[in-house]
Amino acid sequence: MITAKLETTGVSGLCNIRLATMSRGIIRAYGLVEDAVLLIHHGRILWCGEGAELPDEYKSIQLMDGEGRLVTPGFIDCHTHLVFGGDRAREFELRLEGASYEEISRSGGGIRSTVKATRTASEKQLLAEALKRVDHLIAEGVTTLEIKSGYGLDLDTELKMLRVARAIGTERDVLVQTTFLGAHAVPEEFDGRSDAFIDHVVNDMLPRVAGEKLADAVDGFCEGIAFNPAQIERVFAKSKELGLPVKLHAEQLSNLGGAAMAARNGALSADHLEYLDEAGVVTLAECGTVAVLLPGAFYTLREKQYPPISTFRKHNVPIAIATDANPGSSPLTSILLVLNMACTIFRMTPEEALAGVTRNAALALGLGETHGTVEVGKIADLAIWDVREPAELAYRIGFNPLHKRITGSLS
Ligand code: DI6
Ligand code: FE
Repeated sequence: MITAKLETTGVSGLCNIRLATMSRGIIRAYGLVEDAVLLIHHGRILWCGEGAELPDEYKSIQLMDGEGRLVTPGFIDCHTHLVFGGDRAREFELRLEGASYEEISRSGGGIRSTVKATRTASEKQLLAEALKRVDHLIAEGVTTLEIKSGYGLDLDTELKMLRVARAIGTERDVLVQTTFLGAHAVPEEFDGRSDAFIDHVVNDMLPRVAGEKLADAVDGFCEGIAFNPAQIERVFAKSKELGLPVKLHAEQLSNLGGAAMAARNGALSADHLEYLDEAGVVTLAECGTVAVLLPGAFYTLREKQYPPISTFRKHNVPIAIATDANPGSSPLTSILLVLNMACTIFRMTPEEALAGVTRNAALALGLGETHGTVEVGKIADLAIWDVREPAELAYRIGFNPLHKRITGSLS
């Protein structure tokens, strides 16, 4: 038998770090490894563990001194709408004067006003504006980012948004996963004809989006002010036919049974979920659907109804958290603030919050095999932090201790 010689050329590594692997295989909180060494080869984790256990064949490798810093998986923002035209600052003022999010939406403001601005913006403008927001996330250790369409609501603008989202992944060193959110709202030209709009999404938009390979997944907004579960299910059926995974905005403002319907359709995630009941939670658990919680939207809309965190815990539903970066209900581009809000507002533990932007966020994007934890064979997307305690990332407010972000290589 021939034993392959271990390849050490092209291997780089880090030593003297505290490694929060976030791996389930390590029993300690945060999957923490003290005094750790981590080796990278061809963009993947080649070896990681306690420095004292480094195999002999790797001992000659020159290692970078991490000076005792904390290393985590690169952060994953698994739910954003950060490509859009215009802004909604006026709507913010209206809400402060007493108007509700739903009232503004029903009177033609809200999502529809962003649709107008997005339709008229050029691809170049949309990209330039989005990159500013992306750069905030990158500066806080984000290495993977999901971006939804849904402010075009006509074929050309939806394609334009998705091309811009794809372009972000080449303009910046970040993995972008795009999601087609055609069923986000009923556009003005389909007023009162939401079924006809769903026909358009299913028959015209989805085949083009899939044909041009512009989307990695399909999402919808299941709500009184948007679409009912039966309409969304039609979108899901077509998505499945085209081989695209699905996810859903559900139970944000009311309980329509959207999340359970999505889970039964194999959804990767159900997102928002403030109004989800226990039966719905059980369905998520049975179907392996991730609960994505969005504290920025909860905070901005001053919601009163909390997502059922303890019920998720009881049924072992993986919880992810994300910015929901969008111009209306969550004008938030700080993933570190999301960690803090998840703990302070939702009473999640710092460990749950950190899992929410790493391991479980990867699951919500269908990237669990390659991303989200520091484990041998996974992509070497990491964040090095100038802190010792993982909980510091969640408890401090308005403080960014990122030392360095690593995407596949240490150089
Ligand atoms: N839920 C959200 O959080 C975003 N879309 C949705 O369906 C907000 C969209 C907006 O207000 O612009
Ligand atoms: Fe959203």
